[in-house]
Amino acid sequence: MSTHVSEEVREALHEGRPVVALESTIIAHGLPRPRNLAVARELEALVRDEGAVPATVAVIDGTAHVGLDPARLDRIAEDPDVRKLGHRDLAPALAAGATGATTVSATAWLADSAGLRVFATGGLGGVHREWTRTQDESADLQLLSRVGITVVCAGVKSILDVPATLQRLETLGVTVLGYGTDRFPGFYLASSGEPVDWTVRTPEEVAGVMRARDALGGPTAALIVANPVAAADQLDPALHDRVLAQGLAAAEEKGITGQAVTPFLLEYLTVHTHGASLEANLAAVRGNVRLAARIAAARGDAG
Ligand code: PSU
Ligand code: MN
Repeated sequence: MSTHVSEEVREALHEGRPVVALESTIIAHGLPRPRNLAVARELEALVRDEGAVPATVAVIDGTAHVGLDPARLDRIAEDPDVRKLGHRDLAPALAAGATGATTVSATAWLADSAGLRVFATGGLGGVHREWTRTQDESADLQLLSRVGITVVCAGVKSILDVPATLQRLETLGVTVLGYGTDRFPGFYLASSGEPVDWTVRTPEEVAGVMRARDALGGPTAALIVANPVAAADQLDPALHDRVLAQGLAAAEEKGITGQAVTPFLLEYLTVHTHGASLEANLAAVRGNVRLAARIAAARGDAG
């Protein structure tokens, strides 16, 4: 495999110690500079505090990396020319010698190929509002129907059509577990209001579901662990709804399309909630990273 797996990650996998994959699009395109670099470092430290090894994934100068050294992590956070790479972009990026941050879809693919089983992010991509007109659906969903990785997230981004996204996940055969809740989380909000069919309450229970899937064999698909942000850390729901409606109208008016839609809306919310959405997003990501490390540890082995 042409992917470069860092020595630390390779050793941990070899010895059966817990490893957690982290995506890099949230760093390069989902958070404002210079806070993004501090967050990238903090997320890796959170994984280590739980006794696991972090493996941030990105493409640097045409090589896919699973596990970044500090200089490469700095580059992903600071270089303004870092591209956003979904899984379909990986081959052209490698061939062109490009540098890019990986989305959930590209990260899940690379991490799974390297033998990692657990991955943490903020919120998944999904079906956008206005889908019937734009056909904008994140490549995250299709890819997660094809790799057997466990993804810990705070649901899908609330900028999306959440019921339609849940419907797609059902159609695609992707298992969804609510962590400590019977409601699907709402990314910035503790609840989207939508129900989930299965609730688990401990990392050991998640590890049990992973073992049951491995034992079943059959078609491969991701396991989504939907972990809500704490109610105390969520964005005020009324503020959320008001600013999001304004942001969606602004995206429409400015003609924002394709890969730019999600970063535009996340930034719009950060600016127009005076940073409150950013704090809720970070609280969600921190919780997901911690839980992912605990799930990786509860599995008892990384492979
Ligand atoms: N979670 C966050 N912030 C982000 C993302 C997730 O808290 O920026 C990124 C992920 O990389 C996800 C991407 O794959 O947003 C979705 O982008 P799109 O809708 O263009 O597929
Ligand atoms: Mn899209």
